[in-house]
Amino acid sequence: MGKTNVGKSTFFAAATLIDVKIENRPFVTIEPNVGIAYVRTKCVHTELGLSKCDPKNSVCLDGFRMIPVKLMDVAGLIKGSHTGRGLGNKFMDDLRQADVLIHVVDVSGSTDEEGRPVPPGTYDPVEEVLSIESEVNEWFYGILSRDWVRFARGLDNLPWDQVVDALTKRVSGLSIRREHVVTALKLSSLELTKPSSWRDEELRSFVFKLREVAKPTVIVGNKADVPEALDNVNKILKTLKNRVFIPTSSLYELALRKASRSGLIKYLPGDSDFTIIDESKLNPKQKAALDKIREFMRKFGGTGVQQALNTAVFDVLNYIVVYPVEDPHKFTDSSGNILPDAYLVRKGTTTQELAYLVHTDLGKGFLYAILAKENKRIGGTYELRNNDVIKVVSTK
Ligand SMILES: Nc1nc2c(ncn2[C@@H]2O[C@H](COP(=O)(O)OP(=O)(O)OP(=O)(O)O)[C@@H](O)[C@H]2O)c(=O)[nH]1
Ligand SMILES: [Mg+2]
Repeated sequence: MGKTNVGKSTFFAAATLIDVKIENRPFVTIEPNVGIAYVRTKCVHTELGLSKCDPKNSVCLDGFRMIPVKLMDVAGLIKGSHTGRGLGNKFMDDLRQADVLIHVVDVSGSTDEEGRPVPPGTYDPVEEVLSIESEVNEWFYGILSRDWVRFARGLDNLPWDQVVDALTKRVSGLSIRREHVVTALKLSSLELTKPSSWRDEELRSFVFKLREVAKPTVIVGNKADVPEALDNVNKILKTLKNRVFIPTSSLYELALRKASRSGLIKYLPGDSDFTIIDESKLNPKQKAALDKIREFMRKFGGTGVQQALNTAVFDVLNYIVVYPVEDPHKFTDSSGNILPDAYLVRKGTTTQELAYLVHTDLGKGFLYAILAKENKRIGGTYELRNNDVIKVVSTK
């Protein structure tokens, strides 16, 4: 998500290699683009000293497991979208199902408040971050405050647990869980208070905290390849210290992914460099473009696109990777495939919860599990760690 004309669709195309409409003007995307991107993690087969694995639900490239995640590119916003400006905020409903937001910002400052092209360095990306965040908050507020007074009065005689349940039910369409509601109530110091006694100020504070907790955000400073971006990157790092911020060039990542697809270069998304396969196949223009891209990658450690996806999933959502197997000695499934599946699960997920994720029957009949790397028997309440290889033993 983000302001219009900042490179959301370019980021999406770079991450998914799906051809989508990209143009230098506001409001090009209207219907959301949905596709599969991948997070990158060192495959556990390398840690186990195996020469290969046989991935089924994911891909393994040069020892890196690429695990699929669903990525959505939505219509752009401008300041005041919540009051109906631009496309308004009806398209924000596409964000309801998101677990994490990647807020793409034009860090080069080359689009104005309304997404129109302006000379680089003209618009302040800090202002952009804050104003677009406020649009998302207002959208949340709009949903929660609808018919609030009547709703809140209905909670007056309920015990606190049921108040939390009712609040959770009210926001369930936004893929918000009970623990998000509990945390937001705590952070806004509204625990054990009657919602009917909240002033608008308190409702807003609760809603904004809930947005922060339930839709945590990575800020992507896109178009970082434009020279004017450098000062802005530093300014964001200095003024928005509590945000997760990653400078990117989606344009460069897209170029690299395409060049790699057509066999011109060897490049694995997330690498900090690439190699040219056959110099003689490149024309001078392509060669110059790749030189420029390499210079950028040296400065920033990569294009930032893969880093943004990884940060969203592993650092902000706190997911870990675990590998369920059937044979804990050979690390295989029942057909002999080595480490076929890599599961992304929330940190804190237990073995029995994992069993349910693999198959309901496996969860229902759960007896115990075996940590394959350690060859150790564990119970259903064991909290999984990153890179655990696990065999579930079940009656079913
Ligand atoms: N220099 C540079 N330009 C970029 C980058 N990413 C995108 N652009 C350019 O920015 C313009 C807008 O890109 P889009 O991907 O269509 O932007 P969007 O945010 O999806 O825009 P809307 O769908 O209209 O809201 C295009 O001209 C892109 O080529 C980047 O990393 N660097
Ligand atoms: Mg777009």
